[in-house]
Amino acid sequence: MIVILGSGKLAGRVADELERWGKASIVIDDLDELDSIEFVDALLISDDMDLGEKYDFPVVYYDVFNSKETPEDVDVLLNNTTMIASFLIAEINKYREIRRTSKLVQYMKRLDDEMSVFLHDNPDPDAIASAMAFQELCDRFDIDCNIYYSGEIGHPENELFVETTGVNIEHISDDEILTIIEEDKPLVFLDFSLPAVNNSLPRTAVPEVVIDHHPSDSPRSEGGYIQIETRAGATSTLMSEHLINADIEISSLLASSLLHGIKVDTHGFIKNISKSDLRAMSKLIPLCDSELLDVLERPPMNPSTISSLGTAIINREISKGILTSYAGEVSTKDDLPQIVDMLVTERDVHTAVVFGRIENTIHMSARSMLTDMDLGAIMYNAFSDIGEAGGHPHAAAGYVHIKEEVFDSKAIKKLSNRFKKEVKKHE
Ligand SMILES: [Mn+2]
Repeated sequence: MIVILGSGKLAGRVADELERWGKASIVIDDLDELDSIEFVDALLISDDMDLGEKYDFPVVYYDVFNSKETPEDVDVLLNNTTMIASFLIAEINKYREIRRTSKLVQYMKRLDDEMSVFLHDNPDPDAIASAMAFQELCDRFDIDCNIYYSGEIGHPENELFVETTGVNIEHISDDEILTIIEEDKPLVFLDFSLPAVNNSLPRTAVPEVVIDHHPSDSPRSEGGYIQIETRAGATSTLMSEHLINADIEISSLLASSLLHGIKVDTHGFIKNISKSDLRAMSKLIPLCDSELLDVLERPPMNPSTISSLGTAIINREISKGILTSYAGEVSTKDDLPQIVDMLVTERDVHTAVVFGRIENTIHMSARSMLTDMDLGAIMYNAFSDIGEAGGHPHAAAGYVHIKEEVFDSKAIKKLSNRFKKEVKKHE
């Protein structure tokens, strides 16, 4: 209950306005009446008066005359200028968001055709959930859209995401990409913005719609709708805003998928998370299916990964915080990141690398818990003269080709030593 102290016209008008906003209020003309009101949200006064005591609810002083000083015992001062300014800021932000969506909607309304949506290679939950949201948008405007990707959905978490959501995304070869581009349907890039960068599109491909949150130059485009905004931690955030602003109903499957997309891109809601993400999440969370979220979070490990993990546990060697191990022959190189993620958590280990063999190639995956480590550079320095290696400061990967006849346990030892030597240089 908001209590308004005063008897004039103003008190009555404020009470009417609060009612319009769905807030209950009561007008009193004597402070003593406060005692009889059970739950007070705030006390609104319009005179600079001595209240005599400190209340445990906020006292808001509405100052018609814009006097400069806040009276004693008052928690919030409202005057014409502060109100207009704060209302303006809130409205501008809301308007900007709505404006973005209406631009996209206007563009889509003009289409009467089909669209071809592309994801980057190795699409992750953020990209896939964004595609699901885009499909909803297309449905609204009776546009057919096909979703394509190249590369692989290799990581078990991503595989599980596709299986669980039942999303219809189509793997295509480089030749098929060219055929689709020749069809001349509008191209949509989601979660990436430039052709030929981490995707199999030709450099000459021109998108009509781009929605992405990675810092990047704008692609060449002829009109359409280009939205590249790093204020969002995930493309799923930008897509959630569009669905909300366009008043499109978000199913619990879609809400859970978008939330999971934001979660993965922000490393569990802790890195690069922004106010925009939090706002989108506050709308998505009430719609989510918590059981589905549980499923998405815990991809089952393949039996072959567990076996390789067993081998890697037995073969591990630790010296001065550096763990090296050989997981033997692995069925896919995607086993290695899962194995090294686990091994690097061993007590007193700060950096780990795991090798695994597929035919005549030794694949490797490395992790470091040291904050000032550049593991990508270390992997590059250790292996680039005999293979390919590189990556991020705390996660890196690579591979070297070997000759069948020279492969023995010494070969792994040599690779381990190269790695350890580079890590120690860093220390
Ligand atoms: Mn993303």
